[in-house]
Amino acid sequence: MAAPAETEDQSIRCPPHWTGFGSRCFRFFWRTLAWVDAEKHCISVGGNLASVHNADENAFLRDHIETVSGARRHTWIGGSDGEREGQWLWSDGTPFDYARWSIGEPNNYGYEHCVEMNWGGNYWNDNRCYHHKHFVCVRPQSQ
Ligand SMILES: [Ca+2]
Ligand SMILES: [Ca+2]
Repeated sequence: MAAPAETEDQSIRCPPHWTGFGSRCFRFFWRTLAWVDAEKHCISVGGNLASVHNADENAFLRDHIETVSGARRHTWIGGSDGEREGQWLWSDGTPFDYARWSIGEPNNYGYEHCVEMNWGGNYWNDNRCYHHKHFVCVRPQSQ
């Protein structure tokens, strides 16, 4: 059965290996990198680490990661408070207008400045940026 036209249209405007959701394209990477190297890799493929702006986007990424990797794996997204403790920013420059912290997070335990999703199933945790994790990038859809 053919996918709805709207879905097809969205995927067409994303490059190969990227999946459209809303007005943006996302891509999960199986390889694991430190947060800053993950961000640099996203930049090298035309994006940034993913920002997440509402519960629907978070649920989409949770499901997408599970679909392509077989589990809700701990995955870097673009949030960081490395510039000033407790001041969270997205690496793509968009407003930090949504968060889905796990209970007791972010706790900066041992200086944690980078955000992973799928912590405790479906929540976020701040973790140490040098840990190597899977990551998900975002880029605008082609015009
Ligand atoms: Ca921190
Ligand atoms: Ca933490």
